[in-house]
Formats: sequence, C-alpha cells, structure tokens
Amino acid sequence: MIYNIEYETMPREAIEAIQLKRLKATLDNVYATVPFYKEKFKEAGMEPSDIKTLKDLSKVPFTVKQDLRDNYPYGMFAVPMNNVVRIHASSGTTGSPTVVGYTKRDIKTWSELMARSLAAGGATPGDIIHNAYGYGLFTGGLGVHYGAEELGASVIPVSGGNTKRQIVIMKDFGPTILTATPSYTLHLAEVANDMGIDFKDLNFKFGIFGAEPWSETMRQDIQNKLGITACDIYGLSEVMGPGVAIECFEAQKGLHVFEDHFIAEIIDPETEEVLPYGEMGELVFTSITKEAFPIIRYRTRDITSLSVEPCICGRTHVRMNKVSGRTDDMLIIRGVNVFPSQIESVLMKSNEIAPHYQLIVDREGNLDNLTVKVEIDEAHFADEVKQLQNLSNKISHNIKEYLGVSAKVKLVEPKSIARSEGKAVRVIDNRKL
Ligand code: DLL
Repeated sequence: MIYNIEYETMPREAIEAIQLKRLKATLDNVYATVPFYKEKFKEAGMEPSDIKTLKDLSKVPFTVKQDLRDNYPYGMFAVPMNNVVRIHASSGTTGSPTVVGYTKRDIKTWSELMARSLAAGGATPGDIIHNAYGYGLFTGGLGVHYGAEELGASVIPVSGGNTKRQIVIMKDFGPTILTATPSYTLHLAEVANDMGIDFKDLNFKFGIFGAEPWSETMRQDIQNKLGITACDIYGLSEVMGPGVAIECFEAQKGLHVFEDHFIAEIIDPETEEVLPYGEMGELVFTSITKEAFPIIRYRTRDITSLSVEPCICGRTHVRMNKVSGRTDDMLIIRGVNVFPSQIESVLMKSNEIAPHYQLIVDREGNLDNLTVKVEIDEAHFADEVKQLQNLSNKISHNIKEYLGVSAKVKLVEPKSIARSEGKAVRVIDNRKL
C-alpha cells in the first residue's frame, strides 16, 4: 500500500471508538472556546457531558450557513488569531462569504487527508499532478497542492484558466494525474482537440474530479474522451476543503468518508430526523480533530445516502453515494423536484449533443417553465433543420419520461454556452430576480 491506510481498514467498532473519544473532546473544546456553541447547547438544554454514545450526537443542535454569516468573519474560530496560519473563504454569491481558518496542525491534518485521498484515487509518489483547481480563497487548489507534496508526488500548480497554455504544459511536462472540476476538464478536452491534441496521446492515467455535482454518464464521457480512470472527490470549505471523502480507483463506487476525522449523518431536511444507512437525505458533518474551526453537525445541503457495505478496496469507512445535488439547487418545476445532474444524465444519453448545457427557469403567471439549452455536437451542427427538430423533441420526450418534467429543449451552436474554469453555472433561475 502506497500510503499508510491503517485507519481506513479498521473494524467498525475500532473506528467508532476513536470517533466517540474525539467527538467528546471536540464538544468540550467548542463549549469552552466558542460562545456561539455554548449558547446553542444551552438553548437546547444540553451539555457536552450528556453525549455518552455516538447516537447521542442527535441531541446536539445543527449548525447552518447562516450561523457562519452571523459570526462573520472570525466569530466561530476556537483559537486566538495568532494560532491561525491560513484563511480560506467561500465565494459568497449570496450574502457575505463564509470564512474558515486553519492552525499549523490543521494544515498538517488536511495535507495528510489529501495525500490519503490522492492515493485512494490512484496517485503514487512517482506521479506528476496537473492541478487545475483554482488557487486562492477557494480550497481546491491549495488543498490538492499540499496533499500532493505530502504524498511525495510532483505537483504542477497551474490553477484554472489560461487553457491553451495548460494544454502545452500537459504535452511538455507529461503529467500523469489531472485534478480539476469535471466541467473544466471537458473544456480542457475541447481546447486540446481544437489544438489538434488528443488527450489519449498524453501521459494521463487518472483524474480526480469534484467540487460540483457530475453524473455517472458524465464520468463515462470523461473517461472515454481522456482515456483515464476518473474518481470523484468531495469536500467543502466549512468542513475542511477537498479530501473529506473520495472514491477508491478500485471500485469507483461511493466515496469513502475519512471517518477518523469526520462524522457523517444523513437527515431528513424537513423533519431533521437522522435517517438510517441507505436512505437519501441531507448530509451533515461534524469535525472531530480540527483546531481553528471545529464544526458541529453542519448541514451541508448536499443530497446523498450513506452505506457501510464492505468495499473491494478493503476500506471499512462509510461510503457516501455521488452527491445528486444541493437542496438549494433543486428545481421545483410545476411541483416536480429535479436536480440539474438528473437532467445531465438524460442529455448525455444522446450522441448528437455536446456535454455543455444550461437550465433556464422562468415563471409565466403561476406556471414554471424550464428551458434546457444544450449544444449540438460539431458533427451534427450541419444536420437538416428537420433532423434537429426531431432531436430536440426526442430529448424533451426523454426528460419527461425519465424525470416527469416538461422541458423545452433549445439546441444551440457548438461553443455558444459559456465555459467554466471552475464550478459550472448550470442553472439560471429567473424566478429569483
Ligand atoms: O468545492 C471543495 C472541493 C475542492 C471539493 C476540490 C472537491 C474538489 P466549496 O467551494 O466550499 O468546497 O464547495 C462545497 O461543493 O457542499 C457541494 O455542494 C459541492 N461539491 C464539492 N464536491 C462535490 C462532489 C469545495 N464531488 C460544495 N460532488 C459542497 C458534488 C460537490 N458536489
């Protein structure tokens, strides 16, 4: 085994014993150091000493994004600022950004977890990692960077953007692993193609993609176009950044949560009840080793389910299914709930279209209208108008059949939808204007 995975293959009882010990210490710590948590716990009529088993965690109140905003910027830090060595923040497209901090030990923990993640996704110390996640306040770039160095791999800190130059670097430097968002990866493949370079002729073996939802069909498309094995990596700034969970390259089925550092729960987003393994709901995380920014029962708004089925890779940590979307990205079209990634799955079944799309939602009177804007593939752009009309009818029919939602499908010219260099903007909801 390339990286020591002792913690990842322990019997469940041993993992849970570690979790309970670390959870108790974390609750004691936040109660003593973060006034927000002390007040919350008191309001809920509980004290850290009430938590005697892992099941008791359900007695602890949730933390939500608004709590972080109310305590902007440093109100939820558990250490004095002179112990904080790094600050990251979410983009904050709505409201003020959420700010998170790390001590030296937190950076060490994160680097180790990212090294473990990269190793699970197929990386070895001999690899060269082309890291096209954005560097900056976003956690993707620096998270992968420190993990790659911790593993002993070589990292090319290329960040997002300047796409043509990235292709030249890929050709000349011979990277073996690509790390990027899935949407930017498709853009890279497209630009390489325009430059007369086939990704399959490059040196890549593995790709480690995440930071946004992507469907199973999108994975197949990326694997075919790039000639690599593509694994899904999950994380969020509030909990740490990338490296909270990752698929192993052996199974590529479900993301192993690093349970020696985080406790995952699934709740019903309406009733807030904890749901059993296998049921879909909102993912909730508690950190159990962080110093600067411990987080307790954080409601991620991400929708998935958990499983403890044994994995062929030998890891015993709980696995989360691919995230299907966020509760706040879920579209309710005439009463039907639908995630952009579900529409993506249907779109990707048609060979005549390119994997670039956008969903536009409008309200006419009291009715919601969904328009799916999707690019025609270069090879089919010159098709007869009649053929294209049939194609858009077929896609519209498939969306209705698979998802129960009526959508108008608008086929647009190749390369007319804006490309992302980070997270793709899939939905334009004009109802919110
Ligand atoms: O996106 C951290 C990250 C960087 C993860 C690089 C993976 C790779 P934030 O910007 O705080 O952090 O956004 C977190 O992105 O709550 C999910 O909604 C979404 N997300 C992250 N990874 C995945 C994934 C980073 N693999 C938010 N699948 C999360 C689906 C994902 N959604």
